[in-house]
Amino acid sequence: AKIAAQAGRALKLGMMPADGIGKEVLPCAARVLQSTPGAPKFDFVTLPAGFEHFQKTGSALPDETVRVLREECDGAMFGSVSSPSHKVEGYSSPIVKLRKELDLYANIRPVVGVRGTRDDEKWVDTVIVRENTECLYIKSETIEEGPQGQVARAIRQITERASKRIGKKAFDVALAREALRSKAGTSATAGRGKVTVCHKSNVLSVTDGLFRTAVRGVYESDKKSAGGPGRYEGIDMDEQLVDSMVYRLFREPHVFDVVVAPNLYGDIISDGAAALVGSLGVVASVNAGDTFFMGEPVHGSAPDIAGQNKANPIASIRSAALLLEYMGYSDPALKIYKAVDDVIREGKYLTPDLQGTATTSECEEAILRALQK
Ligand code: GGG
Repeated sequence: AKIAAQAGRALKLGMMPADGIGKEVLPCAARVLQSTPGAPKFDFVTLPAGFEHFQKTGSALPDETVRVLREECDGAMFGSVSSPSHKVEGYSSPIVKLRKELDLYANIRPVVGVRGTRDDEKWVDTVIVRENTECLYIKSETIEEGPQGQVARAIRQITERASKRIGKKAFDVALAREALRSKAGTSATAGRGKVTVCHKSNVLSVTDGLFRTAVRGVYESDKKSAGGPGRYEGIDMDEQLVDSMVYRLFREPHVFDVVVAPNLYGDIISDGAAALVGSLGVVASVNAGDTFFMGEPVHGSAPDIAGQNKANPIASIRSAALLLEYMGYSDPALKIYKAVDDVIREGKYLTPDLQGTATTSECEEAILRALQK
């Protein structure tokens, strides 16, 4: 992507608003990207995906969307999808498929409060690194008639390869946070950077046992193989059973720095953690592979408020900044984070999920103004 910008070519971003409020908040993110001082030029291409597209055409993720992303785009943004809660013949979640197709194996979700707001009461500055390609989300489910009525089963797949690479990604995120903190002269939550491995291997000793061993192995083999100070020397590691993780996350969120979790646990704890920073409407994520990245707000399609100019654009705007950061443009990304924090701190242009009365457009305009200050 940097090469594209250096060659004077705009960065091509595939934009998939998909369903519900995704169609309102993704354009806000695009306008913020375009207006950020110091950001590269962008060429946005809107690509179809989602349940509404499936209802119209029979396809939730057209092959052409995947082809354009793979062959033509430098990065992407995804909005939100309204997958139904019941089985619909021929339908499969486009976001789950997209993460697999593009091998975006890590979903990186920072949950961070804003200093100088009510978030100070329960300060949280955590990144949840969620494995993105397997666990129960391989969607291998069956149902059959048995003597006791229907029996439904799901296969939960945990592989050593996927667990090791998500482990490595989590330690790298912790390392990058440490570097940022030492640049800013601040210290980590417990003095040093830390990765907490989230699992339930006291019950699921085979699947979660493999996840735990593989992630721990990344850290332990780094120590052994280095023969001197290892790459992750400045980082601590501990572990937490997922149920007590939820409890501790609400009681003492400040103890967590980077949390690495299998797909399903990561999905659940990051939505839960959003409650600590006021709303799901402010929590961003980036789906990361090794060379391709896709920003995505953590929230869903919110059909109850779709089309009413009420949705919070902040999660999408922060996701666009995360995308920029992962594509190597950290200075303009920091400008967006700061502009968003300023608007939250000022409190005048907040949407109803944050107890404000502003519309989506008013909140976006306030962020655009803050960016120019
Ligand atoms: N932007 C996150 C999002 O759209 N969440 C809703 C979601 O993931 N639904 C489940 C699915 O469609 O797979």
